[in-house]
Amino acid sequence: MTDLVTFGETMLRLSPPRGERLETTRDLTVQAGGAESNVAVGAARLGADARWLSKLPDSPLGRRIVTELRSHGVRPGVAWADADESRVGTYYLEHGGEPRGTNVIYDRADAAITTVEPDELPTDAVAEAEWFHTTGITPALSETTAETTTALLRTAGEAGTTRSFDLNYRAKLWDPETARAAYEDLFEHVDTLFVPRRDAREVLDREGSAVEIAHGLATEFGFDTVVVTRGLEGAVALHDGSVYEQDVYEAETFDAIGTGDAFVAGFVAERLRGGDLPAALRWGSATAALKRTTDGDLAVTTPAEVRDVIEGEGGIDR
Ligand code: KDG
Repeated sequence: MTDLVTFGETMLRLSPPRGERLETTRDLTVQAGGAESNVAVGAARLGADARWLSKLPDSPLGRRIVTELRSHGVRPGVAWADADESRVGTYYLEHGGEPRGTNVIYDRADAAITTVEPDELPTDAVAEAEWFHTTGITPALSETTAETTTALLRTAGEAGTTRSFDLNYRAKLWDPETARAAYEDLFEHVDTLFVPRRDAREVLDREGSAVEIAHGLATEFGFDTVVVTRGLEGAVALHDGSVYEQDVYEAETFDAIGTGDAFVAGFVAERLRGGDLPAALRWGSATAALKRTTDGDLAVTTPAEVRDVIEGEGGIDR
């Protein structure tokens, strides 16, 4: 039985060296990046048997993504599209620094995944997995991906696979009202919801503290677990009426992109190992801290490093 299956778009992330502008740089680093494959990689590196489902052109660019994800132990389940009729999505990332923010430019319209149908994917993998994860980015890509997302969540639900969903609102893909309606349609198929507090307020129209938000969402939609993330203020989880709080572990932030996915990866990997909710929150938070110290979307880490963060053992190892 596969431990974890994720579903979503993976793009090529193109970023100039730090301190250089997209407008003038001659160099772009190419890395794979996509919320759902970030989770699969993070969890695989922490010991989970992880698969990631998607659609890509059968081209050097599509294969580039698969090769990178495989190198971290993820087993891709890819629907290959005709290279002449489809494309890989890309995103450009220019690192900011005070007073300039980090800027993401998407070039992903009509990427191969926008036409993905369930029967092109190894849906058995979802039914046979212990855990299925996707995010609010996927239904934003096209009507077809929205329908396929629902279909895969249904397949998981019918098979008794635990389903998690990270809201991951992306303002460059859609507006809050459209997103909210789509999310609310999906919520009945979700067991564990991850939601940044800011998105809960601005997109789901929730008021109050993270705990109040979690209670409200759990009551209205019947989630088994709600995890509200609060950036540097840590996370709050609600399960069965009990609330668990987790601080962030301090980290020098080199690259914040992918931090939320790393949190989910650590959380899910620990849950799959049988860890309780407080342990999963610690693993999520520690994996997120480690992610922030490295370049790229991926949480390239190990269980030993995560344990060291949790036990407060950083510093120079020599
Ligand atoms: O969470 C990181 C993602 O934002 C990044 O990988 C790009 O998937 C991406 C997206 O759609 O924003």
